[in-house]
Amino acid sequence: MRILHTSDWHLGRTLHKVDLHEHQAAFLDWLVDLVIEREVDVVVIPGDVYDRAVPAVSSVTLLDGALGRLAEHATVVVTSGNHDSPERLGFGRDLMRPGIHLLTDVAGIEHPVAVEDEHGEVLFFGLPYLEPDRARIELVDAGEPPLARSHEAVTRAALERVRERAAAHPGARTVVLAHTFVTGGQGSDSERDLTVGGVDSVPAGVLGGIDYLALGHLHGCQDLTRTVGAPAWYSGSPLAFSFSERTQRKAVLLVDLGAPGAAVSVERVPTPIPRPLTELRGTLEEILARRDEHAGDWLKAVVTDTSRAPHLQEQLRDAYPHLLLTEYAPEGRSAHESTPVVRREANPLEVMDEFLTAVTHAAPTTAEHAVLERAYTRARDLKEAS
Ligand SMILES: [Mn+2]
Repeated sequence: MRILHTSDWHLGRTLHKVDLHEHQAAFLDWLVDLVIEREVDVVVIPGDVYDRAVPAVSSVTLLDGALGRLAEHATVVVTSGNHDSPERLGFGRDLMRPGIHLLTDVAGIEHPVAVEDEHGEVLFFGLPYLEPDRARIELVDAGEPPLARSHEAVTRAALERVRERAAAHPGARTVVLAHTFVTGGQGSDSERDLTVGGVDSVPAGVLGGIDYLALGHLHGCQDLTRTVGAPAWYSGSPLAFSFSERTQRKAVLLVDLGAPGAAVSVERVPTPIPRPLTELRGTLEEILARRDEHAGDWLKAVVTDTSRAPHLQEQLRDAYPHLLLTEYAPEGRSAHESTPVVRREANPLEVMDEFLTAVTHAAPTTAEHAVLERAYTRARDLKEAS
């Protein structure tokens, strides 16, 4: 059985105010073609299909269209992530066409989607993002005390239900979709923090004993098989959502499940890059000199000149039409160096000198100091005369 694993589409997301809708639509077209070409049987999407709990109509239309087209060629299993609203994502569940399974609530954990191949049954269990405050009550029987308020406790309880349920199907292979932060995974700048009570991750040992664990939440594609002790991957997001992801190679995963007990093979298929993300650090002159190479990229410019060039932003924007972020970081000044504090007893002329030194990183010249002194004397005389 061939499974395609992709997650964290974040439909509706912007990148430093750039609307990514067109790029997301292009990714989904590419994905449908891949599913057809590589003869995928089941598409699994463990969460964060939307970027926000109340998605825009354009995002809803995009998702509906994509799921509908995927379902013409494969069984589709979707769970909700921490960015999705389980109620909203699950709302259309009963209206959806056969072949699309939205597993967005705790009750759904016990209702796996069963798909058969020549080796028998594969059970797809969906763990939506389990918000500890809510899941610690939902995962215990009425009258029982709630679970500990942690990702570990609720995930452990959910997997106990999965294992109990799977035990009723001897010989069946199991795939679990889970939207969670597994200890040992590498984060980026674009995931929303899951910290609860100081702990944001689930120890890998909780997750073992499954034929394939399809993880969502972390945006970099990564293999956690060794940590978890069973085939376990994050597909990561199909597009970069922050400059911290500029060196990640975004991908979807093709997972081949063979006979029960046989090795699982996982192939990374790189996703199309709509526009590379580049960070250039240097003086304005150095950054402008690289325009031929990077004019088409989304750019973060870190400008290190000791004094700020006039029309810095305009010059950068002329050279780089897709400039998204400018940071001014004068060379030799530490990030922690604080702005001078104005002390009541300080001489106003000293305060002005300190201020100029801080913003230009050079003490005022004698001539500059003289201008300041004249201005200060004039202001003081005017005030005293009034
Ligand atoms: Mn996400």
